[in-house]
Amino acid sequence: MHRDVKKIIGDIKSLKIQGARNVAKAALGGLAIAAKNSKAKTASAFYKEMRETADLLSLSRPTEPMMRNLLDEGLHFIEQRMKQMDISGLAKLIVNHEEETVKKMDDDAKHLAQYGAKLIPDNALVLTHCHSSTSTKILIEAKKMRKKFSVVAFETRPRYQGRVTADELARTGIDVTLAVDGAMHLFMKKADIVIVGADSVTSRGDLINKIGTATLAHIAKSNDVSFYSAAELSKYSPMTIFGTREKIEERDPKEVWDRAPKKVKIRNPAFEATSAKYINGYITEIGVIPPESFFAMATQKLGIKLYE
Ligand code: RUB
Repeated sequence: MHRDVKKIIGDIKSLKIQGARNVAKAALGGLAIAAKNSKAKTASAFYKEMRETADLLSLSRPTEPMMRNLLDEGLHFIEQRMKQMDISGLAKLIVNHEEETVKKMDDDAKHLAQYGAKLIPDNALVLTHCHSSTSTKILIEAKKMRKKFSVVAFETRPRYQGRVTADELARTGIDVTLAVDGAMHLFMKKADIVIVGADSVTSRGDLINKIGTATLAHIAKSNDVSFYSAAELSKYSPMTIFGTREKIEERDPKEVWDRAPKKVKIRNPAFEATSAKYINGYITEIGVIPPESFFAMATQKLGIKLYE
């Protein structure tokens, strides 16, 4: 495997690259590097190499359907044209797919940010969790619209992605406060809206996102505060059509407590599911939609045909 692809896999695993969009973009870049540097002699050997590389990239974070969907889309293109094209043509398809997809992702994120920003009431207190580049885009867009609001970002133990959010927002001039995860209830009492990101959305419209998200959603519901997730349609997890659950990544216990006493058991689930019934809507590139519609809109966008 090319050393740059290995580095991308390492950076995703260690969270140097984090968040579903950034991970998906980096993985597409990794596949393009593998395609450009392939030494395969036949189209089928090239396809096999690309499939193996895509599988290894996908395994770097198991709870990331956006990465899996977009890598699969690239592979689908070469599978369809394997008989008509030579290897350099097939490699070009992968490289073009990466460039076009990243551009589409950026365009989608712009639309999504505009829809999301409109949801923020003037003088609102917005709560957010972890670091979602999609959610921060919404907040930055709201600031551009000259809305007045403040944000509380929860720090997100054990890897403190909330600090990344707080730092990014503060740099753009947004009034932001960082608080410990245990303060969610306390701040909810004064909040107007919660906006978090999404790693995966299931066929039932349930959300898989950073651990702590479900707590935030439950508290929002009991305080009558609107709860939204910023999720491009490509975050839909197709395997959930048949009832298969999205796998929840469990990370190294050392992230929670390095050198813990031997008899203390430690769990470190990175994500969790939040039921659709706690979610007012998904902020997507086509508008704000109820959780029940995500499945239909996403399968249409991804071209998934169920009844063939
Ligand atoms: C990040 C996280 C984010 C989503 C969405 O978890 O849960 O909310 O990935 O991010 P981690 P984005 O830090 O473990 O990757 O909006 O950037 O796609």
